[in-house]
Amino acid sequence: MSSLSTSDVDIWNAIKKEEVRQVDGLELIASENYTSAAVMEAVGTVLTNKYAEGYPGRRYYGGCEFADEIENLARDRVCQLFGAEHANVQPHAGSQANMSVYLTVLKPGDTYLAMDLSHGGHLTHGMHLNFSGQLYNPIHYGVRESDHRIDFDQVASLAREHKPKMIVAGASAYPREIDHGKFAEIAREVGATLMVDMAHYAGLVAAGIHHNPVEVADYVTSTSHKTLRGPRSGFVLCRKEFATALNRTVFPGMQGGPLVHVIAGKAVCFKEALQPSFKDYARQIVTNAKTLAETLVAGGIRLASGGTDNHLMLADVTAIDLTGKIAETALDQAGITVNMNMIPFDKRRPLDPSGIRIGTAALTTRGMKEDDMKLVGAWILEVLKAADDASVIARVRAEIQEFARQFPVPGIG
Ligand code: DSN
Repeated sequence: MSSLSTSDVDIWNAIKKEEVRQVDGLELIASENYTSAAVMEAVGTVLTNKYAEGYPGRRYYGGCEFADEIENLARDRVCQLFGAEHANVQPHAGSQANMSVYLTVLKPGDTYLAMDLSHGGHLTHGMHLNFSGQLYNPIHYGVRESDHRIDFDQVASLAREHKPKMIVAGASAYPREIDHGKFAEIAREVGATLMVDMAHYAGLVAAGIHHNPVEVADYVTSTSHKTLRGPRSGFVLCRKEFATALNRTVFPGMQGGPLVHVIAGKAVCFKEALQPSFKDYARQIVTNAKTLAETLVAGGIRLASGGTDNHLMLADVTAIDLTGKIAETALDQAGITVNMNMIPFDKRRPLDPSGIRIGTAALTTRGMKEDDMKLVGAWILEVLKAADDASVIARVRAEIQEFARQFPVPGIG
């Protein structure tokens, strides 16, 4: 019997219910995944007890020799994985990774260019309530209305007009491969720093399926828990020339003690992503996304840009007389977890937008393949077309539970 089950039964019970939810349902949130048992084991260790402010070999606390060993392994492995000269693995999450680059490169009031949140950008790409929108002057580019692809003519003309100090590439809800080279060309032309936020598609980059932004960007930020399948956290890659400035920003500029237990989890994740089998996994994520996208389109759903090149798709559910919020709720009731999402040129509001975002990284980790995606797509269509029919939702939920239980979730017995 675990000690938590007796010392804190409330928390224990909630965790057990979450385990059942994760096993019985279909997890299609594009930013989520199931990390390995080994990663969870590393995160749940005595390393959580340790303060290690500073960097390996230069800490402000005693007893850091094993923290040093772990952080060095994490840094070396992630540099090897992405071919980077320098890595900072201390940012607690993706927002902190992005913040550390902004604080390194920009001064308050400086102008930068980033993707509009409603076209697929992230909160930290200049949303007005976020630090990135409050401290600086973000100018937003978006996608073309005709094909929902990044409008590089607009990126170039905004760059020439506003002379930004930094250009941010990368997105949280963009279903196509991002041409980092084009961003680099524009950044070079106007003398801007290029930062690529690859959080969503880092696993696809690690597997060599999407272009590696490290080749052309000054800074690359990422989370470790999406397609990369590690613990919930962040990291930054850059060239050696920026290493000292970046490190100083992360600590002491922005954070105190690093989360050594999570850095250990990241090190385990990076090792896993270096294995040949990770390439097969990442390839299957994309194959699954394409199959699911085709199934949805064949069933009458309109997808932003018509499909996907990566792990996610954006479905416009207004075409079938729903809103994103109603679709999210109905799917949730059926055991299918997605999130409502703005679609490009959305006429609705963020709290009840026109779309839902759907991703395949987590189901691929459970071992699902193309035929399974066809079934998942059929269930999504069935629920969306009967979103107010409780009996359809209850039946689909039961079918999904029986189906999902055949696919193990790592770390859950
Ligand atoms: N909130 C994450 C997402 O869902 O895309 C990005 O950090």
